[in-house]
Formats: sequence, structure tokens, C-alpha cells
Amino acid sequence: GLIRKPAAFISTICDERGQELSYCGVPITQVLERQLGVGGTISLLWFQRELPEWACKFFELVLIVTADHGPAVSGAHNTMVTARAGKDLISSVVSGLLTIGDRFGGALDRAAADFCAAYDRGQHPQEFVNEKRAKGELIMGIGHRVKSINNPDSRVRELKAFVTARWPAWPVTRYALDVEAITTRKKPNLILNVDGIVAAAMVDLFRHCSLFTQEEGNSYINMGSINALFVLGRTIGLVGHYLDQKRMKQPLYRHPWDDITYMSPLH
Ligand code: Q5B
Repeated sequence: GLIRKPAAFISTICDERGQELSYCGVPITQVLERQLGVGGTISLLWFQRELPEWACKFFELVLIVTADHGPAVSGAHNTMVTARAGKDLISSVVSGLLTIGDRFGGALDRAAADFCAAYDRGQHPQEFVNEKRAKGELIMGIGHRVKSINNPDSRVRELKAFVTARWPAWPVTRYALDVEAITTRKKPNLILNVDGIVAAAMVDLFRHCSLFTQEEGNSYINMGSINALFVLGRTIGLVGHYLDQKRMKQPLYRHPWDDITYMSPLH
């Protein structure tokens, strides 16, 4: 009889072999007819299930508010410098994406893991802050270079309003806000930042939309799915910065000497 050779790859999210492409079993025409949108597409391709309307809308809201935060931030800066060095779209966008990490735009997964672990062990927010300080660790999802309680981040305000109005329950978001109340007493810029609010809201989404087991939710956090929202959103802005520099035919960038302190170790 026929012996089927084991497949080299298994794919569970998308099938293009039939007459019609399907995303996790949902034909593309249905994705369009039912107006599942970008949020619904993310829910099928990333999470292999149709998430409720409020969750899909949240994904879209996150993509909009994280799409760009001006030319001064690390990612946009790298993309502009690369574009001005004559490089192509992909090289320029990738050079911007490579700056995303714990300190810039990539704190979401660790913020989610830390807030939910502290909440789950019943640790008082003050103890959580003390413990981080004692270990000399930064609290992921807390702090901003320019935003503060005196100059609030409207992105965070919008996300917070959406979560508190639409989530069935949001205890980890509450916990993160309690942490913020403590850290902002120390310094006004130690606010719950855009990474932190998305992270806490995603933990509450996984736990309270009743479509994930706790184990599945935790494993999506560990896989990096929350950082992926920032990466996807910010890619929109990085493409914008690339096109902007090319449109204006900006020349090769060279940093001015007067903005560099030259220090020879010999003197
Ligand atoms: N301190 C965000 O730092 C920033 C503390 C803290 C305890 C903290 C910093 C941080 C955690 C990682 C995080 C995502 C680097 C940020 C983003 C997207 C963005 C970006 C944009 C966009 C800012 C001064 C003093 C020191 C520190 C203490 C600071 N953060 N203590 N926990 N989390 N956060 N990343 O202002 O006593 O003076 O030695 O790493 O959540 O990236 O718009 O720019 O959309 O593009 O440069 O919004 O908070 O302050 O590092 O000089 O620290 O505050 O220990 O204390 P800064 P630093 P001391 S959202």
C-alpha cells in the first residue's frame, strides 16, 4: 500500500490549497462578508479562534495607538537613518524593528508575566514594587521618558477607558494601576505606559473571555504574542518614516561632531 512520508511541516492556521484561502478554517470571503476586520484576522491567525467583538476591536485600537510615536524614538530614528543611507524598505523597517526590546516597545510580554505572577501569588502591589527595587530590577510596563502624571499619555487613557468599559473582568489591569499609583508617588514619570496597559489588558483578555484555558493564556504570553501587537502596530509607522525620508530625498545622515563627546581612554 501507499506509505505516506511524514510531513516536514505542520500548519494549523491557514490553508490555501482548496478553491479558497481560509484563515483557521474560515474562508476569506466570510472574513470579508462578516467584516471580521484586522482584529478578527489577528484572532484567527494568531490565536486560532474567533474572539469576541470587543477583543478584536481592542487589537485594532492597539494597532492604531502604537502605529507611531514620532521621529525621536529609537525605532523611527533607526529607520530614518537607514533609509537615508540609501537602503531599501525592508532593511530600513527591520533596522527600526530591531530596536524593540525591554526598554523600548518590547516590554509587554515581561510586564504581562510579572503583573500576573504577582497578582496570582496575592502579592500586595507595594510589596511587588519593593521586591523589584530590592533586586535592582525595572518594573516592565512602568515609566516613560516624556509622559508623566503631569503630561498624561492619551494612548494609555484611551486603552484604559476601553478595557474598563468592555472587559468582563480586569483584575490584572487593576493590579497594574495600583502599582502605578505607588510608582508615580516616587517619580511622576513612572506611569503605567502603553506597553504596560496593553500587557495587563491582554492577561485579563486571555483569562476572562472564556475561550482560553489559563494554561493556554500563559503559554501565549510566554510565546511573545503580546509584544507582537506592538511590533505589528509600529511597523505601520516605520514604513511611514521610510517613505517620508525617500519622498523628501533626504541625504545620507551624519551625526554632528559637536553632539559627540570624544574621550580618549589615554588622557
Ligand atoms: N526608573 C521607559 O526611562 C524607560 C523604572 C524605574 C522602576 C521602572 C524606563 C523603563 C521599563 C521598561 C518599559 C517600555 C526606558 C516603555 C515604549 C514605547 C514608546 C516610547 C516613547 C513609543 C524610561 C530614571 C530613574 C532611575 C530608574 C527609575 C525608570 N523606569 N524604576 N521601574 N520601570 N521602563 N519599556 O525616563 O533612582 O534615578 O536611579 O525602562 O516599560 O517604549 O514614546 O519614547 O510608543 O514609542 O529614560 O512609548 O522607564 O529613565 O532609565 O534614566 O531612569 O527612574 O531606576 O531611578 P527614563 P531612566 P534613579 S514604552
